[in-house]
Amino acid sequence: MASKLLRAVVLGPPGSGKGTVCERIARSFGLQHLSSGQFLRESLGGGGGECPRGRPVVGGRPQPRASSTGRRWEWDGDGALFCCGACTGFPRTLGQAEALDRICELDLVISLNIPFETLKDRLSARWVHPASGRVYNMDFNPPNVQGIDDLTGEPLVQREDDKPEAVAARLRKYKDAAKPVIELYKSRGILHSFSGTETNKIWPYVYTLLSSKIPPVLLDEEN
Ligand code: G5P
Ligand code: MG
Repeated sequence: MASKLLRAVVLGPPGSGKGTVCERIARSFGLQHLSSGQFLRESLGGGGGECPRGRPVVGGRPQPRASSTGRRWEWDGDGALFCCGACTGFPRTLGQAEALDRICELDLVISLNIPFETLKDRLSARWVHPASGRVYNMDFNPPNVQGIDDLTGEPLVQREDDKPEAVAARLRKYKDAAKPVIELYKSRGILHSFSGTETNKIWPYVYTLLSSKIPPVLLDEEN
């Protein structure tokens, strides 16, 4: 069974920095970072990310991956994500939140509120390494060599769904689906919302919040 140390999800619109914040959480607190969007991209085998049925079912049960700290995750038989760590992109709808309730009680939910114009700018400058899901940004965290992944030397790609017209549609879809999810967690008193235009300014607050729940393995400055 998965450890009961901390179960957290990070919610936010496309480009709000869920992946970026979760990577920092994973490093700072020794947790596994899970991304439902990345699972979908891997299972669909492309750079895009649309879920064909709008559900996080990826056809069968992926192998559990052990993290360096032994905390782990797996999908349950119905395609709901059972998480122990910091999870992005799930739950995305009220139905998914209810499915998650049946298998896991969340300790906290982080919601990122970022202005739309900022999201568009970020996504147009995003490049990813498809195999690992590593994310770069030409302004914020550029690769050492343009178009090349720092660790593997493999080429970076732009996600199909980062095109401006796709971004607008994703944002609308997110707003409709996420509202009841956010209300649900707010009513439970586990929602923590952070607003701003810069991840580096939001991050210290997220770090402080999590430090009150779980001991960090890295100091804030080490990130
Ligand atoms: P995803 O992959 O979960 P989205 O749309 O929810 O996709 P996305 O686009 O991956 O979220 P993010 O993770 O919130 O965005 O943001 P990020 O990648 O960390 O940051 C965005 C960019 O900004 C990066 O280049 C980063 O370096 C940069 N950045 C971060 N902070 C700053 C900053 O302060 N300044 C600047 N200048 N840049 C910064 O899901 C994809 C699709 O899969 C499906 C959906 O169709 C979804 O659209 N899907 C699901 N479908 C059903 N159910 C689910 N549970 C699903 N989950 C995914
Ligand atoms: Mg992401």
